[in-house]
This record gives sequence, structure tokens and C-alpha cells, in this order.
Amino acid sequence: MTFLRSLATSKGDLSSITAPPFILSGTSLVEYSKFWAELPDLFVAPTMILDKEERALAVVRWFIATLKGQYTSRNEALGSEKKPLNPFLGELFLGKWETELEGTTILVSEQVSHHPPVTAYAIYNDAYGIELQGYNGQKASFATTMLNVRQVGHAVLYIKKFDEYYYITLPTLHIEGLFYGAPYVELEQKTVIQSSGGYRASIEYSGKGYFSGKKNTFKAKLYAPDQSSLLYTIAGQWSGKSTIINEKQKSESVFYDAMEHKVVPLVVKPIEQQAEYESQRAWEKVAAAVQVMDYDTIHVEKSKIENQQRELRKKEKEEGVEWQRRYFELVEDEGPLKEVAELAGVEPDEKVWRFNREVFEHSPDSKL
Ligand code: 0T9
Repeated sequence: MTFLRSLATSKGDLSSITAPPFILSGTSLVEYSKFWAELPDLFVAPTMILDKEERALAVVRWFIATLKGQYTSRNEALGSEKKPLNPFLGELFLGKWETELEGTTILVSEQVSHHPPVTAYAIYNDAYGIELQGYNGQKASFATTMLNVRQVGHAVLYIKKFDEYYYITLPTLHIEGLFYGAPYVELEQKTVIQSSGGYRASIEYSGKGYFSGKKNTFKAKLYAPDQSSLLYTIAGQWSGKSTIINEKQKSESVFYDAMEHKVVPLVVKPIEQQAEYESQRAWEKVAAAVQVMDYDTIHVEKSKIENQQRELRKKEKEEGVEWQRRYFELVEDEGPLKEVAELAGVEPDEKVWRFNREVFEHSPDSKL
């Protein structure tokens, strides 16, 4: 009950929630960016497809495939959704995927804002010439027994070979099962994937009993560039199986089956080799205490980090300087990206976080 009350008074600031120990996670939210590319084969697949329509479909397939990791992996591994650690400003999470066919895919994830929390990330594979960039924050509100979470930000997928962008909006979600101490995520509303080539996919989500009696269901429609014709309709469970209907031929086939794809774990440097601002190193003691549910140590170790941060902010204020983000910068959204956002029919953010790859590659952090 104390937990529910703390949710009700949290005023949309998720970091202020005091969760009971069994719901705490030793993983920082800055790590969650990895869920975008745990299936490297699907991530690079669009780069090999010459047909624009088929390529747009491959992007939708990759996106649908990422949802299982993003929104059900904690549930599956830990028995319920857990409250992630609230990243500090400048916290980094770095890693890579090494696979035989796809080669190296790199992840750079950085906490670029603490109040409100915003994580920015870049994921790229040079062998295939594909890059994903994005940032996201959350705005929460509490309703009776449910926590509603609206995501702020977006992701942009860039395919070099075709000089093509895909602007991806993020779904709204809610947390259910709070009253029973077994929270889980349910997606709602929609995602739009708009390509610079004009193709648009609109993916609608629903939970149990809306489109069907099943959880994690979605219905997606892919439209031709002029928006007049519907090319494909895809429906099913993003955590399971979905089918696709070719609207011209009226033929149906399997679109994606999560059971047939195995997640490739991200490789992160051993903690001893990480910099002190890298997530797993910085939170090592807290994570260990979470493991054994040692609430006192969790509190002590968390406070150390929080106080250190408070000191840093104080010093910056005194010196009249602002914290320098490591590898991302807040820039005006211009050029092709702004155009794609407009095509997508979304109100583009005035300023967006973009990766500065040059700076990253000239830093020791790039040695993964
Ligand atoms: C970006 C994702 C996001 C982060 C998480 C809402 C949530 C923090 C944000 C949106 C990723 O790409 C996708 C997946 C899950 C989202 C989390 C689920 C969740 O419960 C937490 C919030 C902060 C809480 O932990 C609230 C505490 C408690 C009510 C739940 C255990």
C-alpha cells in the first residue's frame, strides 16, 4: 500500500518512486537501449534489400522483433517488471555484438539528462552501413492501480547505401499488476515508422482482449508513398507469431515468429576495465546489494552516488558552467530528419539529441 501511495504522489517523476525491495533491479535504465539490436541479423537485413517496399517491410519486421526484449525480457527473466536504477548524468553504457555474419555492431548509450531523465543512444554496424540513433524519456501518471507512461523522443534508422531514413515514434505504455506486486508492461496506442522514401507503417498495440484474447497483440499497416494505397496488413503477437496479408494479392503468410529467433547478448567490457562513469561499474555495489536484497546497503551505496552528483551540480552552478555531455549534443532538428518527422505527421521536437561519432571515436571509450 505504501508503494501504491508513493506511485499516486509521484507526480510523473518515476525516479521519486520508492519501490519495495523485491521490485528493485540492479540494472540501470541506460542499459535498456541495447534492446534495439539484440537480433543483429534483423537489424542489418534492410540494407540488403533493393526493393523499397520489401525494405520497408524488413524495417517493420526488425522493429516488431525488438519489442519482446524491450517490454517482456525482465518479466521473463525475473518474474516481473523491475524498477531500473535511475541513471546519473553522464552515465555511459557501452558494448558490442560480434556475430559471424553481421560482424561488429556497436552500442553507445548515454544519460544526457537527469531531470527529467533522458537517455540517448547510437547503434551502428559499418560492415552493412546501418545506424540507429535515438533518445527517450518518460512522463508518467498514476491512475487507480495503473501507471501510465508516455515516452518522449524518437528513434531514427539510417541506411547508408540508399541514403534512407526511417523515423520511428515510441509507443505509450502502462504498467499493470502493481497491486499484486507483479508489475508488467502493456503497450498501447501506436508507433509510426515513416521512411524518407515515403513508405509509412502504422503499428497499433493492444493488450489482452481487444483485437483478440491474446496479450501483446498488434496490427500494422504499410502504406505506399502517396498514402492512397494500403500495401500490407500485419497482425498477431509481437512476443509470438504474426502473419502478413499482401493486400494486392490477398495472400497470407508468416511475418515473424519470435520463437525462431535467439537474442544475441551484448558484450560489455569486464567491470575492472570499465571507466568509473560506466553504468555497471558505477552501480556495481548497488547491484550486488539488490541481488541479496540488502536494503541498507542499497540505500547507502545509492546515496553515495546521489551525493556525488549533487556536489558536481553545485560546483557547476558556482562556476557557471553546464555539464558537458560526452558523445551526444542537443541540436536543432534540420535537414532530412525534420522532413521525415513532418512526413510522419508528428510534431518534431525543437531540439534533438544527436550522436557525435567523431568525438566518440577519438576517445578511449571507443576501445570496446
Ligand atoms: C526505454 C522501456 C522503457 C525505457 C522503460 C517505465 C519503465 C521505465 C522506462 C520505456 C526502453 O526502450 C523501453 C521498457 C520498460 C520501461 C519501464 C517499465 C517500468 O516499470 C519502468 C518504471 C520506471 C518503473 O520501474 C516504475 C516502478 C514500478 C511501478 C514497476 C516495477
